[in-house]
Amino acid sequence: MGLRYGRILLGAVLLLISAPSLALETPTGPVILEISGSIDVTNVDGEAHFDRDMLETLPQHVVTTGHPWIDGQSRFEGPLLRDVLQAVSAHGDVMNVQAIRDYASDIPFSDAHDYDVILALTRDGTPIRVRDRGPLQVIYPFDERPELTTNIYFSRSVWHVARIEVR
Ligand SMILES: Nc1nc2c(c(=O)[nH]1)N[C@H]1C(S)=C(S)[C@@H](COP(=O)(O)O)O[C@H]1N2
Ligand SMILES: [Mo]
Repeated sequence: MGLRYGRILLGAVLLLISAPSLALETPTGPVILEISGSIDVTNVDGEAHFDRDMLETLPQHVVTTGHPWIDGQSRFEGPLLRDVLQAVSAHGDVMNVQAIRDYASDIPFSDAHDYDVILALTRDGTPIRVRDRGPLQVIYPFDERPELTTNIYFSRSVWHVARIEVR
């Protein structure tokens, strides 16, 4: 095999490896996030359901920040919202992020791309308990981007996140 074909083959292999995964495993543990709406990757009844392990399999990102309703700084860690959107091949403009009960907020896709917004799974290294506004919390990098410290972004900082509807 000539060098030229070797390169083409290598290119094809790299392309395959880097292509976003188009499959989602089936959750084995308790489902903590359900994504519905304009998504191409589904695993349960036309929706994308995630247990904790599946969310931990995505690249984890740390946001260390003060927070409107927590004293001092906290170290939040979890997948980037844009990686979650990519994992389900979401297409649309906005996600309606819904809490376990009685609260929802629209988050434009542009926020997920403009800022390192995460779906935090841990705070200071510990899983966030439901009574501490877990198990999943939308966290904006407030300290890094002071322009975010407005009521608009506070209201998008949904805690008790359970579902996302992509529109
Ligand atoms: N699940 C849930 N997340 C929520 C809210 C809520 O009522 N429920 N309120 C939002 C708003 S409007 C603000 S200002 C912040 C802070 O709310 P808190 O001070 O009640 O914690 O949380 C946001 N996330
Ligand atoms: Mo608010």
